[in-house]
Amino acid sequence: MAKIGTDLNSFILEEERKYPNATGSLSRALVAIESATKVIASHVRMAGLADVLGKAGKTNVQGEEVQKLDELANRLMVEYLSQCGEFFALASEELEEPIFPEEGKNGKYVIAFDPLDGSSNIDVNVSIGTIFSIHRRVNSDVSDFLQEGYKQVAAGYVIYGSSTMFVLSTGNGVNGFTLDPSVGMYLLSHPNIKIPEKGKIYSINESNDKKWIDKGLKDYIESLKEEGYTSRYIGSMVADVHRTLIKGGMFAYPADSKSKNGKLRLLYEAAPMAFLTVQAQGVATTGKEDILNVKPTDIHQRVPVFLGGKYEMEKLKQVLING
Ligand code: P6P
Repeated sequence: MAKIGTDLNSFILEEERKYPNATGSLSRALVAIESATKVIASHVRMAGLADVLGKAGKTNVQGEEVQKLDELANRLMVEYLSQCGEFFALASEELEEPIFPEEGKNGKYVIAFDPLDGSSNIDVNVSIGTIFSIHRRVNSDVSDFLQEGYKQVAAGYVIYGSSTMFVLSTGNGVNGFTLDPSVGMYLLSHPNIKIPEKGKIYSINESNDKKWIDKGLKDYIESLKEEGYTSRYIGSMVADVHRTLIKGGMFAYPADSKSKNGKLRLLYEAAPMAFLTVQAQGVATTGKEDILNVKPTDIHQRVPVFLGGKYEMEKLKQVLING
C-alpha cells in the first residue's frame, strides 16, 4: 500500500505499473482531471473575493440557474480533458449534448462529469465538488456513456471544503489525497478508505418526507432515530457522501411525488458515487436494484439514491422489499 504523503501523480504511476499492458492512457487522463481540479480549487477559494459569485444569468439543461463558478469549472474541465487527448467524448451536467474533442479522436475513454456539484451552496461558502466517471470507448458514439456503472474504469470526486481533497478509485479500493497548496500537489492522506460497517448518522432531506414514494422509508428513518442516529444534511452531494464514506451511516435522495426518479443524475452523480461506495465496502441502491447494475438510457437521467454502510443498507433493503 502507498504510504501517507505519496503525491497523486506518483500514486497513479505506481498503479499503472501493476498492469504490464498499460499504455499510460488512463494515467494521463487522471492527471488531466487532477490539473483541472487544482485550477478550479484556486477559483473556488477566491470566489468570495473575485466577481464570480452570483448568477451567470443562464439556466443549464436541468433548468437550474447557472452560477458563474459553474461555467468556469465546466470550461476548465472541457479544456483540460480535451487537450489531454485521452477522451473520445465528454458529457457534462452543464452541456445538453456530449462533445467529441478533435484531440481525443483516438482516445480510449469517455468521461461524464459534474463540474461543480452543489452549486446552490457557492454563495454561502458551503463545500461543493467535482464528480467524474470514466468508461471505456466501445462503439465510438453516445452509447459509450450508456454503460452500466459496474463497467466504470475509474470514478472519483474532488471536494472543495475546509481542505481540497481528491478521492479516487480505479477498481482497487478508494484513496483520498489532500491538496497541499504550498506545493500545489495532492498528497495521500486517506489510504484505503473503508466505510464503517455501522455508523451513527443519516443524511436525507426530511423536508420532502411527505412526498417520499418508498413506503416504509419514514419508519426506517424513525427507527434510526430510535437507535440514536443523528441527522446531517448539507445539500451538497459530494460533502454528504464524503462524510458518509469517512464516518459511516447512510445518504439518500429518494424518489418523491415531485421527482419520480429522484433528483440526482445517474451518469455523473449516482454511478461514480456508487462505484466509490462499493469499492469502500459499502452498498448503493436505487431502492429497486444496485445502482451499478442500472443500464442508462439517457445521459442526464435521474435515479433514486440510497448509499451507506452494510448495517444501514441491509436494514433499508428489508424495509424497501417488505414495503
Ligand atoms: P435538495 C445540489 O444541487 C444537488 O444536486 C446535490 O449536490 C445535492 O445532494 C442535492 O442537489 C440537494 O437537493 O433538494 O435537498 O436541496
